[in-house]
Amino acid sequence: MKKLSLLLVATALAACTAQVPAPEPVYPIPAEKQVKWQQMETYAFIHFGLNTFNDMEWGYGDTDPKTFNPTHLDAEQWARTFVEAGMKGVILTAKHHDGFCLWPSDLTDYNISHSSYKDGKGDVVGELAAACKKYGLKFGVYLSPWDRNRADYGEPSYVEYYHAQLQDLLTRYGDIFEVWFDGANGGDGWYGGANERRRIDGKTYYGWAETFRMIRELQPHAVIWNDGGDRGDLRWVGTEAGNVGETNWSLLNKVGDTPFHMLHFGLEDGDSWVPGETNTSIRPGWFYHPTEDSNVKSLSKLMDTYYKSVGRNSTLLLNFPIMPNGRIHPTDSLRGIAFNKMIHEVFKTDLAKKAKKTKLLPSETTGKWGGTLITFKRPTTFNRFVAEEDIRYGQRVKAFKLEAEVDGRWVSLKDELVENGDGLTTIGYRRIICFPTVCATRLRFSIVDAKAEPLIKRLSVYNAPALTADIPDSGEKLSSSLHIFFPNPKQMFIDYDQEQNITAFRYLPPQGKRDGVVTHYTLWASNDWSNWHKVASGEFSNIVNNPIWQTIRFAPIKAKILRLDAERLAEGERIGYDDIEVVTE
Ligand code: FUL
Repeated sequence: MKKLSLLLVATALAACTAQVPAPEPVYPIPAEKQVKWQQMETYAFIHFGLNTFNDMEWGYGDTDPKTFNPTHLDAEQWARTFVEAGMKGVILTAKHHDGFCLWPSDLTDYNISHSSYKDGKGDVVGELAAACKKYGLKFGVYLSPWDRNRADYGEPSYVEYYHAQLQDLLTRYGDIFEVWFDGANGGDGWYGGANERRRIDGKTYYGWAETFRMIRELQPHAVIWNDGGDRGDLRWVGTEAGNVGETNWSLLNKVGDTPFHMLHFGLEDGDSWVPGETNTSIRPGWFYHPTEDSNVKSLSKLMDTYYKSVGRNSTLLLNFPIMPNGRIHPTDSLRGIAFNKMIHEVFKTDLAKKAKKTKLLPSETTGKWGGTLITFKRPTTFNRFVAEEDIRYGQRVKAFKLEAEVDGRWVSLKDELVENGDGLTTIGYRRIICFPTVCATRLRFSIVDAKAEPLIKRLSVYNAPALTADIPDSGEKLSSSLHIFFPNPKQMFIDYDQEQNITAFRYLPPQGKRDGVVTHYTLWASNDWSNWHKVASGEFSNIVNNPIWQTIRFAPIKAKILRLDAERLAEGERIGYDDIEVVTE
């Protein structure tokens, strides 16, 4: 009897499930771990290493490991800050381009056990992994494939070393949620004393297929970052400025190159699920520089970044540089926490919750897929709209429309953060539309175009408090007061009438293009146009991906003329700049 009733219940349940069949997926669809990763939304990045102690962005590979000496390192301080800043996980630079390992690796001497930290007994990777466990954060690692320390970089033996390093990292520290590489591959370096430039083919040299196989075996739940070569589980968005395209498909093709527009906007008809991850730093640089203490991103800038990343179907990987004492700077911590509070403040009350939502047929909307009418109980003031698709079944919406009924008139809304068009295209995991505040009685959401029946799982409306905008840029260039001229396309002169006591030269590269960006320079000074004194020479590290102000500092010199020789340009034949500053005493 008991058996029979159990059977009846089971049959009834089966019938129930059969009545609500899962929607047909639109291929490609994400793997479960990609959905879980996207749900993390914001997570932290940490840049810490020898660069921190030597005021550099890209160490050359020959810096003395003894200079790594954080006296008050507390990985739990980092973890607590991240929890309060709403970060769901952390990715640490276990090894940056200089090759220095933040864990006591047996595979190279260029590691933390040869540093001054804890008399060589420290392990920053292990300490952070433990802190993450304690505070419920997910933990990920960044292992730079480019290694400016290794003598055999460029040889097959280096690739074996790299794989062994990765294996070591993936087996020592428990669960890893993401494995991060980077696109900077090859170039100048110390390379065991060779001090030369080495070129490799980033697509083939590192043996990505084998690397990925190993990650899948050792950390099956980890997602893999990549920006070219073999496709991983997620992609770089083509810029470090903190934004992805307003149209953002979580798709790419499995094979072929991925130029900027594919990284930035995804590929509508791509055959693989490769969603975007927006990485940016809370300061201009990735590593800590005391001169940037007053340049921590403002709350409005961070909110803008949030809308242009999480609000555009991407995750946000936000970098917090660590100071030489081993702590996060208080300004950065407080800004991170304020950022999280502001996100909660903005999305506290969903005004659509108490409103009436009515399905609209295609004939009742401007689009061919119907939509939803949100009718408020009374005129309601709002300036944010949020839509989400159920991405487990693929990304479907190609374009939509948003109209508010204001004083009996339908007004079209557009995303105020986009430069061209109305910005109402893809939705994906989440799309947040920001527009000037309206007071409306109804809001009409129509789907104009879609790959298949749209599966919208959330439509929300909010009223964000006004934020004080950043001080607007007056547009005035610092260089406008300088007498600059070019005797040839790769040489820039700055001429003063009188001798100056000069302490630094600053260069802001052209924004938004590679053409004319100086990557390697020599700076000369003179008083008479014929005797030239070499002031400095070197590289502007990471200037292409992160085109921020570059500063060359030196002991004060007295000179009437400065000369910048562009030894190498990222592209093109002519020096380009957005601004120049000469710092005098
Ligand atoms: C880039 C690197 O070259 C930068 O130094 C930094 O680590 C950034 C996150 O990735 O490709």
